[in-house]
Amino acid sequence: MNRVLCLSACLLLCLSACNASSDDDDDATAAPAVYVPECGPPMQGACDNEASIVRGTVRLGESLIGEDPEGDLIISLTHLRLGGGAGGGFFHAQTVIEDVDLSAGPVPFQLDMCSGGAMYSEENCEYNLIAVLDRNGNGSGAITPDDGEPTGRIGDLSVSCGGDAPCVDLVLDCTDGLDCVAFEDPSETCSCASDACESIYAACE
Ligand SMILES: [Ca+2]
Repeated sequence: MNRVLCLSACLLLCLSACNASSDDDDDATAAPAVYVPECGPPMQGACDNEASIVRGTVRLGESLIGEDPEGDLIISLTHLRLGGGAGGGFFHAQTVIEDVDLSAGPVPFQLDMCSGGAMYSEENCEYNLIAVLDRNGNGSGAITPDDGEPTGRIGDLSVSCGGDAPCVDLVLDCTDGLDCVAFEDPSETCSCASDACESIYAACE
């Protein structure tokens, strides 16, 4: 009888352990995969320096899945420390990808910082990288998200003359128009980095 009890107890312990292991496996399987953008080789830029090319993909955030995914994708670089935060920052460069459908997956892009003149972060500090899904054709040449247009902003992008070309995941997760890109102008001025680049202008001190 004791042997039977022992066998039963051991069997229960084993089943319990096996079930625990199975739950752990399920948890691991259920964990959401982290999205990592894939970027191709940097294109030729105006500065002949691959580091000036900002690469990445644009996608709809979870909260905007189901929104109209079609429009022109307008991707802009603006300066973080040259004023104009209420309007998304001082404009620097832009690229437009017409007629995208974000329901088909992330859309790749490349943008040449030097197309707006060489202003590396060593002398001009951070950039904002802003993407707007423009649905009414009024978005190019400025930062003009209309209410309801999916918009995303990365507010701490470094474009260094000595680094690799950035490769970023730009997520459209806001539909509040200009509020999506507005920021408070930093009170600190831009400090010059010790490594100098060939910038056409230096806002740093
Ligand atoms: Ca628009």
